[in-house]
Amino acid sequence: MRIDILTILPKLLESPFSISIMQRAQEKGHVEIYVHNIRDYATNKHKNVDDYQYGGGAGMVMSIEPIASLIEKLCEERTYDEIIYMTPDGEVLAQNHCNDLSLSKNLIILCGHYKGVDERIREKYITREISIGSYVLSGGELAAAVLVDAIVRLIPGVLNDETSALTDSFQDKLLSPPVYTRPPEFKGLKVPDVLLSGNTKEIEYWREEKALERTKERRPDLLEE
Ligand code: 6GU
Repeated sequence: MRIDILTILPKLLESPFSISIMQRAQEKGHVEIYVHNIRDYATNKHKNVDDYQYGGGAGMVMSIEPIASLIEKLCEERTYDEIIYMTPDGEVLAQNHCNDLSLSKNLIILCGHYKGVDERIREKYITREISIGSYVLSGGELAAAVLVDAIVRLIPGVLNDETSALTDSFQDKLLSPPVYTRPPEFKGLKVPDVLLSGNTKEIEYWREEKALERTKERRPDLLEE
């Protein structure tokens, strides 16, 4: 998979992909992540990437031209499965979207800023608009990092058996059960006996029960879908 991220703040995206699982995914060749600075495609002498909005009102709008020329350059080089715009008014991201997107070959992710991009960018180029939740971030970069992480860890080979995505919360529409490690007792708090029993069938049953109980308690909406 190849992911091209378009941003006016490339620095914000330096560390998320250079550590741990995301770093290893790139080193092993499962994904190539390119961060492009939209400002490099600004044509005016001040390298502006935003402008006042027509009709008046507070807040700048991201200009069409630098974004358009970057997207068109990339699209001449290869075909993209989706051109995604990260925006608080997009569709709220869920695990099923990540599962689908993890099957992509090439993705473009545009990070929104200020009051957003000129609407014509959305009309002409964007195939999908994604939000990561009902709150506002200063820009789309952190949201893009969340999206990329959620997608890349699903590419076969990125996770090993121990970290397998198949047992993640949400993959079966359930939250994960509680987990424990040593010591067996901490300040009077004991690890449930069943987990120390060695009875794999009972342990599996206990985990399913706890996952269901936890989901009913914390996320009943997941069970209604
Ligand atoms: Cl994608 N962008 C911004 N700026 N804020 C958000 C978001 C995206 N998703 C949730 N809040």
